[in-house]
Amino acid sequence: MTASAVPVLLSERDGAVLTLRLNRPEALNALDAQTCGALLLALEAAAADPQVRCVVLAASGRAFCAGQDLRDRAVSPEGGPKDLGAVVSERYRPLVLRLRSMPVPTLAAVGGVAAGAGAALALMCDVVLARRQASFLQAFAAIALVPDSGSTWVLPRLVGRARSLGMCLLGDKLSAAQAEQFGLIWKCVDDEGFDSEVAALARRLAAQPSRALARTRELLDAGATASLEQALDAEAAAQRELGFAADFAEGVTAFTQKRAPRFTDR
Ligand code: T3D
Repeated sequence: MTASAVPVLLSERDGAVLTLRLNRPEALNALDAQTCGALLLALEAAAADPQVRCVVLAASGRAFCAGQDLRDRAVSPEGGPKDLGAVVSERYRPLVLRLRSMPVPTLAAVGGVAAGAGAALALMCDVVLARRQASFLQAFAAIALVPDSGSTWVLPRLVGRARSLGMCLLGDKLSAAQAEQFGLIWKCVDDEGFDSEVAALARRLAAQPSRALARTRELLDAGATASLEQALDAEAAAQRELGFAADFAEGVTAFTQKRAPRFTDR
């Protein structure tokens, strides 16, 4: 297989779990136009596939993702600087919005460094597991850019203003252990147990009631800036919808029958 024939994104199915694996390890899985396009298409397909109940975002090689491919950046066809506003709007915005509105839970399996837009994509997932050797880097200031791909939205929500500013202005690598301590990620996992913990958590998420989980994500995201009255109204609307859904009936039936529920809604 020639280098150009190697797929930039691998898609692996294990039951209801779909793993999308960035696959440009020689460039630390940096994001070029082809990779972003492939990832968006794969997420769209997963969102439309009723058999998929959890999406894992993972990567090949020693890094998770080094962010925008800077070799893709150095020279534009016209020889001048690119319109980066257009790039982030057209390439990263749809990816971030798609990830954040998936009808099923998303799990980032961060095995190595996650930088720039690569960190942003990981942090947009519902649950982030990081290998102890992994790290998170707000790489933007080092190349005189602002944090993008939703970083300015997600970072203060996760870790607050002081830590967001420290990470973005100083651009130091945050270890996986620090990231867990900061509340940036769900959990830092020892290297040897990482793959099995990712697989077990993905299976567990896939068995959960997808629609209720997706509504929970929406409510938590909206609740961050809603008034209490707005949050209560939004919770009531979601509860109304879910109360009529099959998964609620199944959950209650399973509880009364003292068995594990089998959820099917999406
Ligand atoms: O431009 C726009 O469209 C706006 C959108 C921006 C979104 C963004 O993501 S901006 C941020 C872009 N990313 C960065 O600035 C990170 C740059 N990379 C690094 O800081 C470091 O490489 C890492 C901290 C990620 C890893 O460091 P280290 O020491 O483990 O590895 P390394 O030796 O620096 O890199 C290994 C190889 O990967 C190297 O290639 P080589 O010399 O072996 O052929 C390096 O050039 C390549 N690489 C690393 N990052 C990128 C990359 N190649 C292209 N693009 C990269 N981002």
